[in-house]
Amino acid sequence: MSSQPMDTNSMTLTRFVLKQQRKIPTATGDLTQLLNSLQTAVKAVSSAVRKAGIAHMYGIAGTTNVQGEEVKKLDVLSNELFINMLKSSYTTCLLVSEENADVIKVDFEKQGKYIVCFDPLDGSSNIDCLVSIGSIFSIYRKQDAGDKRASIDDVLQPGNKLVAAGYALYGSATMMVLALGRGSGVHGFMLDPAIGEFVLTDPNIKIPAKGKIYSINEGYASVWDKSVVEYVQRKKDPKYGKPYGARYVGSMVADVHRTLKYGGIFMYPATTDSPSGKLRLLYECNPMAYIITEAGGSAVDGEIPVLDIIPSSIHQRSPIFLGSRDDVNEYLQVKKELKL
Ligand code: P6P
Repeated sequence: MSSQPMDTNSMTLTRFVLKQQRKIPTATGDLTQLLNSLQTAVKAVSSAVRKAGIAHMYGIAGTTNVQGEEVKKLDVLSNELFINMLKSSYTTCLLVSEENADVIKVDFEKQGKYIVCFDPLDGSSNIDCLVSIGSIFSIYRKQDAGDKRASIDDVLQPGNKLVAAGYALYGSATMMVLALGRGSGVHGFMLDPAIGEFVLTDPNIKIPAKGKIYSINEGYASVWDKSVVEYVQRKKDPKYGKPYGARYVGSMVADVHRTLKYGGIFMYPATTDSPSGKLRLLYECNPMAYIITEAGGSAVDGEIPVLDIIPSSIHQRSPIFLGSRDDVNEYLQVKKELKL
């Protein structure tokens, strides 16, 4: 039986990041080291997610696996993996996790110049029904390059100060999508289980200028702002052109990845119950806005670009409208019309 010939020169994520580093004369290799530790965490989370069913590692805490060992909830396990891999990379000084109420301080002797904000397993409510889930991360540099100890001010930087951002999607395959700096493009890497490496499969991803899909949880329609009601209505009404398709997974990484690949708009707006929306600025909205913007799209909170928001707390939420530039602008136009 003929097997796929092995590519003896595949562009792995490790090679790609090294190549990027060589383009920057002042680069120290710290970001390369950080990203390599991050991809190790993602590989371990991917392995845990894939075998969750067999090892009875569903989303229920306190269950025991076939060996009778107490197993951790996947999101707890993922969080520990991210924290341990990031701390042991000797490149980080502060960490913010969706799973931890407070900023995580790295021991002084292990400190580096980067701050990482992450959601180790986003969409975990979908684990038990096998819907795609993901990990999301954003990387800042400490503002004072000297030995001044990192502070909360280094964490509460706007998204337009990000050094890099990315996500991992645990779907039909495991994929990492990364943006490694302004103007460096967005690139997708598929995990090849045969070699245990992420391989470049989607170089220079660009989001279509306009799409044909809108993505929002219409269960909240009764508590949306009127601009969202009107915009969604127009997406369905042939009077405004060919109606759009509706897609909503309920897992941000899956919904954003589809939007990046196919175009269209993903929305998680404010509601009367949640005036700041549901999604978190530092480790959901900012990294996804950075990636979509780097791919030629746009991301707003309904008023300003998400990346311009100055954070005031580490778990603050933000409404978000992101995707194809023309689709996001069309929503903003509808909002403007209704204000007149
Ligand atoms: P809703 C998953 O729980 C999550 O945090 C995001 O991944 C997803 O986009 C959103 O919440 C879904 O929220 O209210 O539509 O179920």
